Amino acid sequence: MGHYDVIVVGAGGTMGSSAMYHLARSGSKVLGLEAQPQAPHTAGSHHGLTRIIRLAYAEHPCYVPLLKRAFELWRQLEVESGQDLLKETGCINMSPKSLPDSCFKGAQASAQLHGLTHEVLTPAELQGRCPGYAPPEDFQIILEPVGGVLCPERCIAAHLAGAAAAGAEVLYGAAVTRWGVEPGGQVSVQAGPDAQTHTADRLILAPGAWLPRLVPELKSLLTVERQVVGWFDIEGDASHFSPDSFPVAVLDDETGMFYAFPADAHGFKIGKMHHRRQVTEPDALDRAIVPEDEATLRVAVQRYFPGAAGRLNHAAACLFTNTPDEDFVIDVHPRHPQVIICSACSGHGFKFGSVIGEVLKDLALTGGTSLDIDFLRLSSLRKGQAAVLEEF
Ligand code: PYC
Repeated sequence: MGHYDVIVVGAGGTMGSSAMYHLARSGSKVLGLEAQPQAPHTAGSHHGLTRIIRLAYAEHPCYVPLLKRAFELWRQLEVESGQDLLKETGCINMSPKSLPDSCFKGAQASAQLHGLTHEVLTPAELQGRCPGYAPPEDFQIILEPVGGVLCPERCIAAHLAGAAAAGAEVLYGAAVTRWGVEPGGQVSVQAGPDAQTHTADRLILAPGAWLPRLVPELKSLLTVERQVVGWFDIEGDASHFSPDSFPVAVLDDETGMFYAFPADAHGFKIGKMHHRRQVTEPDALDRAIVPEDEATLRVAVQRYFPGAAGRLNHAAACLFTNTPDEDFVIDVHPRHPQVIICSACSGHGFKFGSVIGEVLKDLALTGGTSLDIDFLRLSSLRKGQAAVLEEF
């Protein structure tokens, strides 16, 4: 078994698998611990065939440099793994003119600040180019060409395969029951049904929705929510929803924010941020799909993508771990510099997986990173939750 340079908890998830990959390739001796029996899996936040990637980030321009690096690293992973991981479709952000702080305004601000290629389209122009879209007349629309779709299961498998090829080990079915820092400074982690103890110089905690359990000081900052995505049958011309003619969509209106994808094997996929605002324990996620789940999504399909408003063909429940400002938490543990915390990707984190793994590797091995993640640190003013630091 031996002693490791770094242990990664949540090794089969988005951030953990990427951290494993970057650490192993840097020559570190790495052990991954994964609670689920295999990876990728459907217990957390990453399943569902598709995730959006985009650059003109509506949420905040601070994310753009991280996204530029994320694009590079996903492309590198494609080359190394020989897998198709990222399909560029372009990305639409659209919102009613009257909506304050809309995704249109946020995406436009990021595009202008960072000099990103984009076009502002009228509703008629968008519908002319992309007939799957039916934007109302009062909508403002921005199209950026580089947005697209990631295949999350393949991305995670590629990270884990790359990590394994570089010597990393992963234990599956190894839920963590205890972790701590020993008087000499090494970390010890107890995991699995036989409560084996593993030791390392550094520890990365990236357990997704299980973070509040492993770092209870963060409980007041984090909310785990049930999320549902639905796939609808296309009733109109299927070519209108193919990846070549349907850019991924981020849109908001008076009811909230939706995101939608070109058709995949199950049909036209759409989700709503916060869905029905159902707080859940991660192990008690209700996976049964009820009519209210479908209705929450169907209203947006009918309004904005009527050609895809057929039968609900498939749906899936997953977990979002949210902070109040919906930014992630990535930081060194306030009391233990050898422990790195990463989670709370607030539903929009998958696309960052490639770069966050690299950041976690740098934080674990050197204590710092050349990328600006200050806005994601626990101590950041943007979090507006400085009181949480008093919990440590
Ligand atoms: O791409 O930002 C996104 C997103 C939000 C929720 C799911 N994907």
